[in-house]
Amino acid sequence: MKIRIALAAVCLLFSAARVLPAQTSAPFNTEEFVRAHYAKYEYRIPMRDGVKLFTSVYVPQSGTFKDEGPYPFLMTRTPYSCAPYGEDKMPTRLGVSQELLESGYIFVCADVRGRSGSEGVFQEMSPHIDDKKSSKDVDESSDTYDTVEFLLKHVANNNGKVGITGISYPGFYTSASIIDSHPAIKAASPQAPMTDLFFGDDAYHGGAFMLGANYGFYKFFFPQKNPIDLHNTPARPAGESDPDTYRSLLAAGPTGNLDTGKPYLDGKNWLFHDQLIHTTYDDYWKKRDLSRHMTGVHAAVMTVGGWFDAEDLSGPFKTFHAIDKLSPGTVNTLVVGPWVHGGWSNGDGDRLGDATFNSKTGVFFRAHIQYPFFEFYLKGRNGAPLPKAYVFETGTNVWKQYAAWPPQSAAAKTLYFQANGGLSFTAPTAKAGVDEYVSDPAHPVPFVGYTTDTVPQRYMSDDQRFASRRPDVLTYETEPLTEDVTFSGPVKPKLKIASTGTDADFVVKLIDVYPDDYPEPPADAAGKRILGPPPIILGGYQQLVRGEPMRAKFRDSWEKPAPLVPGKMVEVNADMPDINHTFRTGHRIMVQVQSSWFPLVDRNPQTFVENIPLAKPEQFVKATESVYRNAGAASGVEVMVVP
Ligand code: PG9
Repeated sequence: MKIRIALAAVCLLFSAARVLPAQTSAPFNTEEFVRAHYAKYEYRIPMRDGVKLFTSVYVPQSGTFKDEGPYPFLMTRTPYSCAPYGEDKMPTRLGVSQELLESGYIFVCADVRGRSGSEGVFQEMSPHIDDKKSSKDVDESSDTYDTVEFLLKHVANNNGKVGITGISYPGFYTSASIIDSHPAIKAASPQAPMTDLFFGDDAYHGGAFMLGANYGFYKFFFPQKNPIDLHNTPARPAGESDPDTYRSLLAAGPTGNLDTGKPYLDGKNWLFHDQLIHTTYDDYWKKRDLSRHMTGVHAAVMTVGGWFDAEDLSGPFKTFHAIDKLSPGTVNTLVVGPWVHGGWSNGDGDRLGDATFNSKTGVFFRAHIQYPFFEFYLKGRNGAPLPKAYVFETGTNVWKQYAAWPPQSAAAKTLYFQANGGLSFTAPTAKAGVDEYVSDPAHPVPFVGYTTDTVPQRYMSDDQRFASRRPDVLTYETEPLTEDVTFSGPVKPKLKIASTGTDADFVVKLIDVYPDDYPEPPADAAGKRILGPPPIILGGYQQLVRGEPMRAKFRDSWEKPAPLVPGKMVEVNADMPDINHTFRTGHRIMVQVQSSWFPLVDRNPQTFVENIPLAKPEQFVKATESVYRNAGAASGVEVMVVP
């Protein structure tokens, strides 16, 4: 390793003398451009406990950029590999955007502990150690500190400043890295950061397991014997491919079969096992909740999220609020756009499925929010301080800037369920009023209205007409609105329910119903509809704005679930992630209530079982669910209304 460093230093020192690469006219973010403008070096960096972490470093080639540096570092730490490996192998895409690639940064990719080229043992969302007592007490914060120390000393022509960013798991590593951050880390952008897997990020929502996304993910994210042979990386295990996951995951029966069953993970993936088997908010999850550790953050932070992020929708808000609370002195900004998971990092961002946003929101973010942020804090130019909250408002399709999030002007109001499927801000006055449906785990309500082999990210704004026609879905809607109504902030279902079962799920969906005469989208030049598939009619479209499950067994405690008493009415309240949506004049506000959402969410057997993955097939029983909507027992959804 010493030789490697010496050689690298020599290379770097003499790079200026190197014959300048031919100026290429290759478009950015291509291997040709990267090769012509960057030199690559690979290191195995020793951490304080002796474990060596693999790190790739891409240094701007002298003479190929507007300025000759010195350059800041822009780092990503990932469990998903820093391929391609080999100093002669260049990626086809480098850095987080074309603007930053063109500006010139020292891009760094680090394999985190226990993954790919790095030594050590991988832990899911490695728990942060607040009070480190020896060099053996290591976590992502200490690994980043040691990596930064090494890079500052061994990579020539750096300006002593470090930025760190990443999406999803790399977003978690970004947040984890800035706790008690190294003083050289001046800018951080945790993007869709996994923050608390049990509360609204990838694993559990409302106490229900996010089956489709997790099984689809862990089919390909396996424990590794590392460091792996970087030049013969193991083929991704061939998960069974099935064109219809509704059918295949229903046929699999209780979810424990996916964990231990032969045609499935066959007991070989303890990462999936840990997610599945910790079904209450136990120490496994608590010690991985990063939001409680966000102290000592000195970097300027821009946390990014997407209103339609199907994986880590809650993480950005938890991280943003935690930094405000635990590291109040640092710059802390929230940016949320109409994006799916990571959707801001490429593509136009002008639509999702059939929902359109009338502008290229992704292009705008990369050029006018993300680029100035890093240029300002790492190069001292271009940017101006960002607002506290820079959020896209769907419905009106405009960017909004606020001095706080949620906006201080937002006030809580409840949309109450009424007789005959009505919905209004007026509390019900009738003495009686209840709606019922039969929930059958053998025929769960699908989460999309079409056959799919995955969890299509577009489900979060998909048409819900397929569901409102089902007898096991309750639908409540307002009259057509006479003026725009904007909700900004969390959405909180508050239900009075009873069940003939001893457990139940209540999935609540907030929906924007387009007027029947809503104009159809223009066809493209070839006369093809620009929306869909499936081809849909926008008149009467029921666009999902926010939906979440709530598992009744957790109604009083996330640590100690309790059965329902058949027929006894109880409150089931939930906390759905924030929205920033305007229901336009002429639209209707709709709320749907159902007791399954498959295979997005695992099925509730509707019999109280301590560990639902281990439920027996015979414990999956039909149940009649009752939702009360009367003066003594009103149900509805609390929203934050912006005047
Ligand atoms: N957030 C994604 C994920 C991580 C862990 C489990 C399941 C999903 C991701 O990193 O893309």
